[in-house]
Amino acid sequence: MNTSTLFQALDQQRIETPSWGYGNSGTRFKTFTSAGAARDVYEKIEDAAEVHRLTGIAPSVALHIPWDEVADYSELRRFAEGRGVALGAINPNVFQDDAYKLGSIAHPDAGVRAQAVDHLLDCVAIMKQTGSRDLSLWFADGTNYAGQDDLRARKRRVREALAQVHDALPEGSRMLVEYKLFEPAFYATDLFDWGAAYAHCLAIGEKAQVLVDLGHHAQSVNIEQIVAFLLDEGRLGGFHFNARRYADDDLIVGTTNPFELFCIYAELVAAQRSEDDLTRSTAQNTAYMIDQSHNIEPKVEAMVQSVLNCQDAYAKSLLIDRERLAAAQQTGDVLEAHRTLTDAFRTDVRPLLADWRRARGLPEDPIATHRASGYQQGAARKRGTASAGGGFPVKS
Ligand code: LRH
Ligand code: MN
Ligand code: MN
Repeated sequence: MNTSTLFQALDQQRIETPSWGYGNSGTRFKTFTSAGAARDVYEKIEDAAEVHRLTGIAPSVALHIPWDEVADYSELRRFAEGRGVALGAINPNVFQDDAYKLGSIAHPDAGVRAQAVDHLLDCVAIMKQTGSRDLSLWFADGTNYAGQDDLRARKRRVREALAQVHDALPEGSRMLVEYKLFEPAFYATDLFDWGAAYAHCLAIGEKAQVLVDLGHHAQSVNIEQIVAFLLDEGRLGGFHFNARRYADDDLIVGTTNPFELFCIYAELVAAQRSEDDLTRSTAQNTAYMIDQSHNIEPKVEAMVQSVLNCQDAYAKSLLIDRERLAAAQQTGDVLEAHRTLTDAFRTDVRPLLADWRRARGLPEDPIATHRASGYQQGAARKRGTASAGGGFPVKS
C-alpha cells in the first residue's frame, strides 16, 4: 500500500471517547481525586474536545444517562458541536438505583422491569435530540447464588425488554448489546458472553448488534475470533476498548496486549475489504469506542494514549501483506503465514504516523504538545481538586 492510500485509510479512523473517563472514578477500594478532573458533562465534553484536537480521530463523546443528565439535550449537542465534537452513543444506566438490587430488565418484579424499560425508552428519546445513532446497553443483571432466581425466566425477561426497546428505535439507529463474563453478579450474569448477546440480537431484529468490550472476557479467550465470527454474521456492532488485566476494564487499551489489539484490527481491515456485502457493511459501520476510567494516571493524557494505541494497531494492520498471507494460508505454510502477520506487527509505524499528523496539521507528538500546552494546569485552576462528582465515584 502506498503512502497516500495509507494516509487516506488513516483519515477514516474514528474512536469515540467516554464522558465517564474524564471525571473522577476509581476501584471498589479507593477513588483518588485528580486536580482538574471534569465535574460535569460540559467539562467532560471540553476534555473530549481536547483529545480530538490533539489526535484528529476522536470526534465524538459517549454519554452515560443519568450520570450526564441535563434538562436540554439539544442545547448540550450545540455545546459539543461548538467545541468541535459530536455526541455519540447513549449509555442508559440501570444499575445504580436501589430498585435494581436484584436486577433491572431481569428483575423478578414486573414493576422494576417496567421502571428499567422506561429509562431505556427515555434514552431512545434522548438519542433523537443528541443526534446519536447507537443506544449502548449493558446490564449488571445476574445472581450471586445458585437457586437465587430462575435462570430461564430471567432469560425470557431480558428478551422481552430488549425486544420492546428494539421496536422503539428509530430507523437508522441501533442497539448495541454488551455482554460481560462476571461482575457485579458472581454466580450467573444474564448476558454472560457473546453467544448470549448474539442469540438475543438474532431473535429481536436487525437493529440489534453485539458490542465487544475487551475487558469482559476470561483471560484466555480469543477475542479476534469472536470479532471475525460476528463480522461474518453481520452482527458486530461495536467495541469498548480497554485492557482485560484489570478484571473488568479501565486499563489503557494496547498497553499489556498490543498484539491482541493488532489482531482485532487485522480482522476488521480484512472485513472492510471483504467481497461479501454484509460483512463489508458491518465492518464499515462498526462503532469504535473507548470504555476506560483512569484512577492513577492523568485522565486526558491517558485518553490520548488510548486513541494513539488504537491508531498504531490500525496502521500496522493496514501494512499486512494480504497476498502473501493468502498464499501462505492456501499452501499450509503455517510459519510463513504467521510471519506475514508479525512482520506487519513489528513495523515501527511511529514515523509514518508522525508524517500523517504533520500533513494533517496535527501535533506530531500529541502527548508532549498536551503537556506543554498548560491545558491540565488550567483545568486544575478552574475546576479545583476535590471534584468527585459528575461520574461514578466508585466503580466495581
Ligand atoms: C461495565 C461497562 C459498561 C458500562 C461501563 C461504565 O463494566 O463496561 O459498558 O456502561 O462499564
Ligand atoms: Mn463497557
Ligand atoms: Mn466494563
